[in-house]
Amino acid sequence: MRTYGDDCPIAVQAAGQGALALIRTGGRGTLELMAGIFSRPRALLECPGNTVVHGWIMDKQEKIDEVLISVYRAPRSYTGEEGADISCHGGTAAARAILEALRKAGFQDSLPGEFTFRAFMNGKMDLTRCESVMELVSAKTGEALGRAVRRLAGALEREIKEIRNKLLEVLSAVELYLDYPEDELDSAETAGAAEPGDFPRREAAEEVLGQLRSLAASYRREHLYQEGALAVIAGKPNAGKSSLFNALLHEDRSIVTEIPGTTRDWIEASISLDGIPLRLADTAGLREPKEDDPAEARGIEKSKELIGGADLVLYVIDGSAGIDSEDKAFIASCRKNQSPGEGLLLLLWNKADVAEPPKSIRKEYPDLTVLSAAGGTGLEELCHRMKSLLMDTPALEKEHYVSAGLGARRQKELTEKAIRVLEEALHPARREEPLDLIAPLLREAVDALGEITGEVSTGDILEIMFSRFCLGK
Ligand SMILES: Nc1nc2c(ncn2[C@@H]2O[C@H](COP(=O)(O)OP(=O)(O)OP(=O)(O)O)[C@@H](O)[C@H]2O)c(=O)[nH]1
Ligand SMILES: [Mg+2]
Repeated sequence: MRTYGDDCPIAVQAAGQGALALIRTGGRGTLELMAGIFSRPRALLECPGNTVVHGWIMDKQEKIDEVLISVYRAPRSYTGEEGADISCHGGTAAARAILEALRKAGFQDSLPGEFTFRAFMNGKMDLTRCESVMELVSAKTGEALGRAVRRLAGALEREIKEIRNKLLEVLSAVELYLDYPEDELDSAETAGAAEPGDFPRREAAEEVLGQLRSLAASYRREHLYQEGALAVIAGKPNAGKSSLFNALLHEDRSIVTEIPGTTRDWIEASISLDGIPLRLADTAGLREPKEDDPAEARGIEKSKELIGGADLVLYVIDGSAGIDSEDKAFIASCRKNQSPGEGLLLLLWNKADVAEPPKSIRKEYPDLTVLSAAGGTGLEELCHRMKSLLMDTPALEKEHYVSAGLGARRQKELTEKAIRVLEEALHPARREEPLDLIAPLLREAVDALGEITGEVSTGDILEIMFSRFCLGK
């Protein structure tokens, strides 16, 4: 089986549904091999890079498909190698026949992410940009796309490199201090070593630690924009859950009637909450199911399951009936089990057009969101609150000096590693320790940051990372 790391000619269908399909090829000898199955071999071999050649892909004398070939010459291509993109007719038959012809000519099937892997190996992109390519391909909203594009343009790479350089300066000051006794250095070089045993440029290291902490915190927000969240609408029968579901969706998707127990099977739909992909679930009303109604019982079981896995629980109270003991019991149990950041509860007083919450209730539940699903009031406020809860704002937003944010778990884990070792190096208990115990910790933090961009070699981690990419990238 082939593995990453060679430069043999490879090919893959990169797009295909619709009028046109795209087959991407690249690697050493690509154009030479392709000329062997192309109706105008000389035109292909002699054209300059970044041009398009028209002709036919041939199987000996037989025409397979009429195509346009975009030609790239090294190093001016995505991967830095010679390459060619074949635009052929869409659907599956033409692309499949061309791929077969390419295989016969000597092309290998590309591995997932192999083009981007080669781009990295040839110094075209750092690892944060490579990862942003995948984020971009799987972005579900315009906002998620915009964030990935910023990283593709190198915003995160620059940020990490800046932080790493700052830490490298600290490390070299420490090493200098180790190599030469203090009296051999002039005062500018040792500036910052406040007391014996402390290391020079401690302040700069502390600043780096602060920057890394907010960088690590940014992952939660970026992940939210990429993966989205699940909001489950729950409550007693007839509270207006389906009405709220429809109102948030701006369409009549779920059946609404005045009969309690209307929704039995749960329904899911997706909306964009200011760019956050939000999956909304309408569920069967929570009550003791009738004994002779297994369908309702199963529906209620499913409601509970969904609530258990939700990022947000929108608990709807029927304002016309008020809060009863069952509502109170649910709210109390939800709050008791709530661990920070998980299954956050939002209390909604619905049917405010008929009944406003009494003062005593407002006092007991100061975070109540008052709305009318049928009348369409209070929904904006609800969306605002959902977003705030999910983003954990305003604390997170305020702390953020970072523009790019971390887009991948790998980046977050390495940032956390750098934080851990830096915290250890800066720990007050270590003040008395000799600097040669602290220097290796600083080196470890510098290397972890280097691994994020790929400056520090990461060996087979690269293969694991790229194998998660999609084919054709
Ligand atoms: N006045 C008023 N009536 C509402 C409002 N929201 C829902 N209703 C009514 O309340 C009744 C129940 O609404 P649904 O949305 O079906 O309630 P549900 O919680 O989904 O009920 P189940 O599916 O039975 O659990 C319907 O008659 C709705 O028209 C509201 O904001 N104001
Ligand atoms: Mg319903």
